[in-house]
Amino acid sequence: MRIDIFTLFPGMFTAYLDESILKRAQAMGQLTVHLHHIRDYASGKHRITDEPPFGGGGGMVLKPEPIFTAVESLLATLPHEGAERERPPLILMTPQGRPFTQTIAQELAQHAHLLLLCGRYEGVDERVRTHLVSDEISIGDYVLTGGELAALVIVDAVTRLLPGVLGAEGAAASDSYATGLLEGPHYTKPADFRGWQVPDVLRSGHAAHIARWRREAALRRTWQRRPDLLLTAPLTEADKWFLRQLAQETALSE
Ligand code: 6GU
Repeated sequence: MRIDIFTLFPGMFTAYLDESILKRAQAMGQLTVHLHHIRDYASGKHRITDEPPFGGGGGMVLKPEPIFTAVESLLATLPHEGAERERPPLILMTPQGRPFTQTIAQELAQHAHLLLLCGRYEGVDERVRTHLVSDEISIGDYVLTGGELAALVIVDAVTRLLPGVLGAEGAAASDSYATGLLEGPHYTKPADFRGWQVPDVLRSGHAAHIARWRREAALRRTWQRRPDLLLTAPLTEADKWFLRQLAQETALSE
């Protein structure tokens, strides 16, 4: 996967991209990130990238020209062999975008190439949205000073879905949200820490019992913290039976 990021602050990305899984994915050749400084595409001695909004009001708006120039210069470098090669999506990071989810991460991971455009200040000139951008994504209902952290969130969530990037095979498949449920508790050594014990079943070596215990722990945690997820999670008959039991126990203890 190739990801091109358009930003006024390319320096914000390097520390995160140069560590851990994202570093390894790049070393493996599974991820290539190109950072483009929008200011490099602004014209004039002062390379101005933002202006006050027409009609007045506070704040600054990112001008269309530098953004169009930056994106179009990149698109011009890409091979365009007929209609086969799709134009990569250009995603604007904005709190007005569609809310980012694991399903969208999976959808984006299917593309060979993504372009991410980071908004700043009060926003981006509307003509960028209407005539350049193909998608808009928000990472949640709160306001950030710019789209850079949101772009890193997308790079991270998508990269760990690429083939071979996570060490343990299937580690992404059992994730919270991939199963539609929250994960249950995890334990490691020591088996006794300050008198707090690891559940016996996890030390029993009995694979089927461990799997059932983990499934029920995930169901219980989801029931307690995110009951909304149970409406859409794929559930077996055994899961439903367990949840009915949980519901009865809860009703009795109230
Ligand atoms: Cl994508 N950008 C900004 N500025 N704030 C956000 C966001 C994006 N997603 C949530 N809040």
